[in-house]
Amino acid sequence: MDNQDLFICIDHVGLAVSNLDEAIAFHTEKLGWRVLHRETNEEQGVEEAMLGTGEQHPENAQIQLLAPLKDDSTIGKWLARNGGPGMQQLCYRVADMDKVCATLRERGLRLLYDEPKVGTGGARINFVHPKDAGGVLLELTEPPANPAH
Ligand code: CMX
Repeated sequence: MDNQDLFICIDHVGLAVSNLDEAIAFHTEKLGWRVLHRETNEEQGVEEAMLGTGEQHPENAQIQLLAPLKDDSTIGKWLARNGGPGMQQLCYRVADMDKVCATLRERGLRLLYDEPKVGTGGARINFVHPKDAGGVLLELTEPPANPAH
């Protein structure tokens, strides 16, 4: 990776959905994706599923379905504000979260968390505020050494 590169690849695209089982049924039965991983993240207020293909290459982006655990969670509020499901975030994979966050802060971007939190499969995650990223909520993820998915 060139010194200038901050990101490894698009890790996933996050879709806010009202009902996880219904969204999984649509994406598997109509679109042919497969469920690679499913978990509940209480801290983020979501029940989520990661979708991919039968021969998922590690650097092929996945689809993340995000359903709210409560109406007043981040995804619950997003669904209410946007009038239903849709694309909530774009997630870039990084090798060194602390270094990338420091670089982005130096460049004037607001990171939502002072320290990374725990995301999908035990990854370290942080977010760039959408107002500092062209109107797109950017998640950053550093996968664990031994990923759970
Ligand atoms: N994409 C683009 N713009 C967004 C957005 C999104 N997902 N969410 C909010 N915004 C915009 C709003 O439309 C609003 O714009 P206007 O002021 O022009 O109307 C502005 O951002 C509001 O910003 P805010 O008042 O600072 O905050 P919100 O209460 O809307 O929350 C955010 C926004 C990014 C702070 C919140 O969504 C957040 O904390 N996200 C990170 C955590 C998260 O998304 N968790 C769920 C996923 C978990 C996972 O991926 O594992």
